[in-house]
Amino acid sequence: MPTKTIPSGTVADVYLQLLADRGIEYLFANAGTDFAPLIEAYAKAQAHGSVVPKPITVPHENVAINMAQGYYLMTGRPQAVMVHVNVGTANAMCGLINSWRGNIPMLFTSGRTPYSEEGGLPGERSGEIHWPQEMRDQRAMTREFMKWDYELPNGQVLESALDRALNIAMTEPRGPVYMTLPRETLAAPVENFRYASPSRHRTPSAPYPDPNAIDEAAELIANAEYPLIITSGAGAALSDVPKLAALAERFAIPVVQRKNRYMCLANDHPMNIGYDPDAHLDEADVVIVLECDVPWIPRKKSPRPDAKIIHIGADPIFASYPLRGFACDLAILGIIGATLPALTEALASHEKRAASRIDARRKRIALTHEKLKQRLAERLEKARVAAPIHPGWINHCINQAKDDNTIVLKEALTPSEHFSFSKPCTYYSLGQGGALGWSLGTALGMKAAAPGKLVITAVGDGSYMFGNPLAAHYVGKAEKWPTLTIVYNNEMWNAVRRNTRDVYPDGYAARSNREPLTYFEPGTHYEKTIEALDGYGETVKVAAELPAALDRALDQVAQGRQALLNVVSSAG
Ligand SMILES: Cc1ncc(C[n+]2csc(CCOP(=O)(O)OP(=O)(O)O)c2C)c(N)n1
Ligand SMILES: [Mg+2]
Repeated sequence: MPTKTIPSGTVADVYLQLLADRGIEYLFANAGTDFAPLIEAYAKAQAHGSVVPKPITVPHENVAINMAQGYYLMTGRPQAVMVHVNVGTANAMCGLINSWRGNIPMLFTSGRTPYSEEGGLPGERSGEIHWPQEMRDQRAMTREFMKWDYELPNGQVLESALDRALNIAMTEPRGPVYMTLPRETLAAPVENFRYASPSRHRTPSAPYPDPNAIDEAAELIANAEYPLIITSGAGAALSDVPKLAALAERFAIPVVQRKNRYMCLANDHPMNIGYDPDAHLDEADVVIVLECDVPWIPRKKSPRPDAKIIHIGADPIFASYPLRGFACDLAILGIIGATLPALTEALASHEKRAASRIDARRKRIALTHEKLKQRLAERLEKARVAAPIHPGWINHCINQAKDDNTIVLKEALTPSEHFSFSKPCTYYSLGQGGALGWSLGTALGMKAAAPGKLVITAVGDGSYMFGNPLAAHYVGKAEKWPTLTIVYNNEMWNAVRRNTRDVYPDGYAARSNREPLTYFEPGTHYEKTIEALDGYGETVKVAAELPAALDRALDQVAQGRQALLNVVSSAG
């Protein structure tokens, strides 16, 4: 077994070197008194030229979590985050809730206030804050959002603990893990620290589908008149998209992206029929729920009672959701990268028998696809001249300005119509746990991983403020990771207003036409936030002026300067 030995140092020294050995490239950190041994270890590593993860100073914890998320989504490699004891952990919770629901693996760590009051242990309590910051169970705060949690008791178990943390994070379904690092543990001396390199703890292989379940699904789909795929999570992996495209194309199965988190299927794919499954649920006799937690809203529209429902995914019943009662005639557990090709192969044996149905469906869906395009074109003509600026027009202008490789992060809570994507991993609409404020940090993590790519964040004014903009733009400047942010400034939390109208369509709030607690006073100059960090900012109020403003902003980004457009717009 190949090993490496670190002759002497502290647990913090060997921890950092071990992280690097295990492929962790970044430590996104927000420091406190618990960090002293790590800060010392970093300075020592710099002095000695040891290989350690790059430390990034991130002035808000949620931004750090989201940076780790963005980096993982670009590379498939989990990164480390470290925050300050209980308080830093509390600030990171929003981001963690999304990572948990979004199956984003990361090594989330925090200090644990020193546990010893006296006795001379290195790292023992040295300040007033070390008493009030201690909790009875710091890890309990996060336990609902973590796949695993552990407090590192000493350096002896460091290798197993770290490998276990990373193995569990990366085992499907993936997710974050939490380790607390007491100051005494980090400061403890070690001698001749020997560890296996490469690791002897391989991550378990991903779940592959049961061939019997695949045959059963193929039979149902082959016999269907109108099978329908509803997905939100296909496309997390680059190779999922061509697999879905091939299956849909060959057997003429229409695909609806419902609140899609990723680019699941190219917009111009002949089987792409938009974002609204409800319009097809009266017809669909087989519904394939592909990596989708909420395929429909029962209060609004459900599939036909006689429709067969198939759920497919790495965790097709979303076991951690307390209540989820969508009908399920067949559930196939397996990563879709394996399930989609298996299903394509199984369906091939039914192809001849189903040929006339497939042909008829292909013609029908071609019409549906065309109608959708026409409707969009009509809507665009209206949006083009709307005042204030229509959010669909902002989408369109971004769409015109970007190229096929541009990454768009959408945290604007308006429909994504008029955007169009042709390549996998170019669109993200995350926040799977419902926590707003994810996009600014995620954009930075993506830019760190793919510096050559243009990253555009399309974000609502409310979500922009949730994203800790000053902290995010600080990192953008400090690390020279320029991105373009477009604020859809409708001067309100429209989603909250819309939801109130949904529950009380004729209520006092709806009739007031200015629902309490949902409006912002007009006149916030979001462009000035980025100016505080030497970025380029502009306000845009006229639809026709947006394309040129985008050009100017993109030109600045191309020159290495982060930019923001504050687009004063309507609710749409
Ligand atoms: C951290 C967090 N706080 C509050 C909410 C509740 N919430 C859901 S949508 C929304 C409004 C978002 O506003 P904005 O980004 O401006 O988009 P708009 O609805 O105006 O299109 C709010 C406050 C949330 N999801 N997450
Ligand atoms: Mg808004």
